[in-house]
Amino acid sequence: MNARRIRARDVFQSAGLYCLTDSKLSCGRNNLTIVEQMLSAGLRIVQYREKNQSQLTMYKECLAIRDLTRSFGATFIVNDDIALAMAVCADGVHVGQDDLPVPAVRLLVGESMLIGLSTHTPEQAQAAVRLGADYIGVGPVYSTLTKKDVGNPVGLSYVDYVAKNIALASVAIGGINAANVAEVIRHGADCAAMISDIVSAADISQQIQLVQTLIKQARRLRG
Ligand code: TZP
Ligand code: MG
Repeated sequence: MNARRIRARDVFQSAGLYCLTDSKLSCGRNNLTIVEQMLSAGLRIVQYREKNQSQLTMYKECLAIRDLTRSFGATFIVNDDIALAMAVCADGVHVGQDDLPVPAVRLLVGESMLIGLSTHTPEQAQAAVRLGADYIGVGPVYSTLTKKDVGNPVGLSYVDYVAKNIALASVAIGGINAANVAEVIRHGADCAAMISDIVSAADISQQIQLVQTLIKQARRLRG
């Protein structure tokens, strides 16, 4: 395994929880307020995921989030937008199956940026290894209202498959909340990604701390 993949595995395994922004679900609070509360509560990885905003707005938000994540020593990943990830010196960029292929992304971003790839099937997970992804999204595990164009839930059997067969860091995503995060971790996901359960929470700090406790307990049970 190359050094970047080892770094990705360390980052995702030690974090356990990965939170994504979504201003539409944030109950009127802006992304910066949300991210600051997440980081203050101990979150170690943040993804900027924002739809339908101008490039300038996204750039300004990402610059501020870059400063915040750096001051907390946290990892910052930008969804979809490779130019934006590069312009703000993000630690990583996350792409989907219909975006630029991973080797093309690698040519653009250089050698040190982490590349995450969303996967939904064993074939896509195997391809992610061949193509050079540093970590994979695994999902949607459960049904979700947050992403409209997402396919049917892949269920825990795909989480199991990835844990047993794919050496890359795995991030389970889709419909994960405080009630089901433990089973996702018990099924072998390195990390759980969450949007609505965190950004829509009345008390973001309390919700993060609750979920982090549940993840730690589930890991202890998994052994
Ligand atoms: N990719 C697969 S499902 C999903 C994304 C971005 C949305 C996850 O949001 P939530 O609110 O945690 O279900
Ligand atoms: Mg995408």
